[in-house]
Amino acid sequence: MNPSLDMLNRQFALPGALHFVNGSGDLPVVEIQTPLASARVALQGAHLLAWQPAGATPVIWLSQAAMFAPGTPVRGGVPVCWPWFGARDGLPAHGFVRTRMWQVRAASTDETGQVVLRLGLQDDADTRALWDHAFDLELVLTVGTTLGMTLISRNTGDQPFTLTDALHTYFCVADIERTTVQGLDGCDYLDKVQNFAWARQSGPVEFADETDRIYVDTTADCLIEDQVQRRSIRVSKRGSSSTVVWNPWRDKVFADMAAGEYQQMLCVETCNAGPDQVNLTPGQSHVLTAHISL
Ligand code: TA6
Repeated sequence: MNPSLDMLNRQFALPGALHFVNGSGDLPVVEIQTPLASARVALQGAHLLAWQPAGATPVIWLSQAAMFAPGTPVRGGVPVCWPWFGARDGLPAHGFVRTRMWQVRAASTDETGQVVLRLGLQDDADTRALWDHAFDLELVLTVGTTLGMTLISRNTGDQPFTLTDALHTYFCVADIERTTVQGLDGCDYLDKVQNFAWARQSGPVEFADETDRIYVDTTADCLIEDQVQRRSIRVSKRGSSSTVVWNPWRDKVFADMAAGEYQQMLCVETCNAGPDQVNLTPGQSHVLTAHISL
């Protein structure tokens, strides 16, 4: 059941900076607007839908055909993939937390005027049926002229578990064919388009076809160079050993993506994926952070 907007606003609204609205598909959405930036976050999935520093054009891409409905993933923004990244037999792709309703834990403004929003999720009977572990998950979003996203995974049970995760960030680019990604030169990657064959990156990543790669064993910053807008987006990270780069190109058809939209989007994802896995013993936590800046 959706939390009541009145209750959320009474408890967490920050006058002039943050409030809760009824978004598309009746999904509750946090709207943030400050002199530094604007952002929108759906409580379903703790899904960041938009972020735009003041004076900039949108940085985060959202499909015009994105679907907003209970239990349906959203195409674009920043899906949180957890406790597994990618496909898993008979189970939802990219885990189950991107379609669940998260709780608001806190909202505040820091001394620099950034909004800090904390959203949380814990295991219950439904999550136990999909993945039989006790956990606490928290996403801390820091919205200012840079965007901070910190995902804290905690093992609250008495058994160890292993997870993979991603802040599956979709970025706006003016023209994918005139976009490159710097920072992965020399990295080994699993090429999903070549049936998970291993390959090694040489120079910047360029786009002329479907691209779906898990770069492993890399903690490096990436720079998305948009040659048309003459803009660089920096993705820096901590607690992440892999980076995924994805563009589906023109022939892949998704019900929630309009024809031709692939030209204006690019995913550069802060992950622990493929062979890069996180092991958590009882009581242990893992912190995955991405910082996005122009
Ligand atoms: O991160 C890349 C990827 O795993 C691709 O293989 C692609 O399928 C994409 O994510 C989107 O997955 P989704 O389940 O959101 O359609």
